[in-house]
Amino acid sequence: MNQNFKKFSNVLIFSGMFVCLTAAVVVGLSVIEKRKDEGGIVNMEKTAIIPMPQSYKKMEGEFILMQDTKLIVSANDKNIDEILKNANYLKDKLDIATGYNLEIAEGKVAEKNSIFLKINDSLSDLGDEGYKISVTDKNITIEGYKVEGIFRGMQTLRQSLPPEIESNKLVWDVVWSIEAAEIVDKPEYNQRGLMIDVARHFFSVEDIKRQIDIASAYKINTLHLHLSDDQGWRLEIKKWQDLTKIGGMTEVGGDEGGYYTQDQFKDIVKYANERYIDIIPEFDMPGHTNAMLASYGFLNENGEKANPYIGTNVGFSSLMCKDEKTYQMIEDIIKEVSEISPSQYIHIGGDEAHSTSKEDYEYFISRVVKIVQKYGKTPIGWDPINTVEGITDELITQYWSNTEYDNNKGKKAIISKADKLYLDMKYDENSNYGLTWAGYNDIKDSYEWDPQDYAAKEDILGIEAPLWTETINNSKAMDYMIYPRLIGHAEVGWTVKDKRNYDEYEKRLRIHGKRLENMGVNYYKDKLFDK
Ligand code: TNX
Repeated sequence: MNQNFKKFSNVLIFSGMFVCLTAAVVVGLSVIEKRKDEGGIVNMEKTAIIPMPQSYKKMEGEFILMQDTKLIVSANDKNIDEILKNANYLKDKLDIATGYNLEIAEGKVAEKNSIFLKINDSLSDLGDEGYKISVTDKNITIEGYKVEGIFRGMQTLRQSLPPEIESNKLVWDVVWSIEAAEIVDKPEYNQRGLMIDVARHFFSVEDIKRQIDIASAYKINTLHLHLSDDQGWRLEIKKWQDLTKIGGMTEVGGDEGGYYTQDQFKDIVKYANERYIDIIPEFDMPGHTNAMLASYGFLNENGEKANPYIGTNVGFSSLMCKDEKTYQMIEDIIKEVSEISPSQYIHIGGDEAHSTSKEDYEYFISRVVKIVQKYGKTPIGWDPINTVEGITDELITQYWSNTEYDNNKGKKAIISKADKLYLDMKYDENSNYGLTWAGYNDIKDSYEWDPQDYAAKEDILGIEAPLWTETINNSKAMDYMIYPRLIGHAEVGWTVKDKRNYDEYEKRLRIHGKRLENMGVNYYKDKLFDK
């Protein structure tokens, strides 16, 4: 070959390589640029995820969920059975509206046209609930350090599909597309809870399961059941059957009431745990105890059973705090509950004990804290329980009133301030149900607050929104009070403060109106949903 031609072709090859390399670097840099965490408010145009993930990066393209998309669980993972269960849960959620019958398979890699579920041991920084999702036009991978993280990630995936995915019947005219994205997410606070008062009005196992399922879509991870109050005792205690046979037979307004057998309670716990929701049982003491006092005469000063109570006043009842019979019964109750409840926590109430002297209250709480600890559980109580002398960090305080957090003395706190988080307050003057003593709590109030307004970050275990049920006696009313307000609290508890902005949230929430509609939730249709 001619020397000059050789030189010429070498120059051509080198400059070609140079051009290619430069192009590769430019493309590479722009991908890196795209993947960089934007920080601050994320602008979601089409996909509206609540709670807002820690990092959401939209990429080019979309994944289309098809009839033959496979759910693949990583075959190497030691928790394969648990992941398989979750794959079945996801399949159940996706099959109804799509009409597909998605195949579940074990595999080692994310194949083309698959949703791949995988434990990733290197994701320990994301904690038990964190997850990573990668959506490309070829496949989707959901990874977590724990299966719990994969479950939370699956909720994000559901919300990345069109709202019709939540329909309980087949939807023909929708393309099941998901925007390509890279999502990395983990919660800001460990506990994000809902409380339901089943004592003032009783709610069936089915009603409670339904609420668990809806709340889990918003990454709520605890359900606190207020199981006793003046108006009713709602959990079977085998040693003291009259608690339910007598104390369970009433409710506010005089209707029949009801209670959960221990098997029914276990069934609720199992259903909740499958959705990575912890059930926290509460027995409110030493006030709010008329249902107990009505069940057994020996708990009363005069030895006679109290009359059942169907009104809504508070603060008139008290256990006898210096009587050993009281503690024997409490110990039996705590023992039975700790045997059927896997939660680390037992809530002992402690609020509004207006008929208990301060001395009795302090003695009582100190004794009951020890009983709860004896059965291996951590007690939680409503403020002012934190003011009891001599109790330090062994008791978690749930702040609802104006009790000063300064008294906390190392105790962990759950934030439930009534003027922000109470789901039994009316939205506004037009609300059909609810109370007003803490003011109105509208959708904005349920979003524009921060746990650190009330306690130091390191002391905050989490947040909880309580639904007291003096004025709520059916599932539709319950939906109306809980939604959409719980969704705001769910985001406050999950998402870091600098990624929260009400105006931007309102836009996402509007899209969730359609989701709630399709889920059959009777949410409060504020005018923001009309736009
Ligand atoms: C206060 S919050 C209560 C409940 C009532 C509620 C009504 C708390 C610990 N005690 O007994 O149901 O207000 O909003």
